[in-house]
Amino acid sequence: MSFELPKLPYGYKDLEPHIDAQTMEIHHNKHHNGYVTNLNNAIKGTPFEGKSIEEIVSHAKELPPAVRNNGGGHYNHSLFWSVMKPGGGGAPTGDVATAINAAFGSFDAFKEKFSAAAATRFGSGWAWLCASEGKLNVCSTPNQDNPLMKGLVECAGTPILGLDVWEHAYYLKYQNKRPDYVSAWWNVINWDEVNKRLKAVK
Ligand code: MN3
Repeated sequence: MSFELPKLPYGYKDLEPHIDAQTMEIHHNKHHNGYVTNLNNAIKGTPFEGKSIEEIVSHAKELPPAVRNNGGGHYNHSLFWSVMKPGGGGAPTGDVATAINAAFGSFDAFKEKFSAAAATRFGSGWAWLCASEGKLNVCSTPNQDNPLMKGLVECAGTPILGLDVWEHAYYLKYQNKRPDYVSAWWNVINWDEVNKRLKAVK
């Protein structure tokens, strides 16, 4: 069975004005779709054909670069679409709120740390909120790497929230102003999904 491009749970224009429709369409239908196609080609006929995306990326160290890049691309974008929603944002709720306060002191302190990780990632990459043994931490990875890639990244744990800071994620609307994109993104976070993902880690 091959991987497929997941359907977005909302329309391309539904995250406006924070993320514009054209960016969403190109990002999902061209970029993510490309990772899916290239991943399927890269694992065809290998023992990893038919394995879950989580299993594939956790073995990225032993696999060819095409699997690391495109498997990461597929996993990362699938997570990214799911942790956003129209009318999202605001303060976190539930267990995530409690865990954020425990790890960072306050939501504002967490936001500052996460935004700094996103802003200072040189070139293309991702900022992450990860859960490891019930504790949260913030980190960033280059390219399409992610915290599940054991032995390849400095991040630890399972990502429960991720932000794409590749230029393709924001350049049409924000050009070189990555920090403006990052601050707008806080208005579309789907905290219910982040809570769901935290629960699944525990
Ligand atoms: Mn992207």
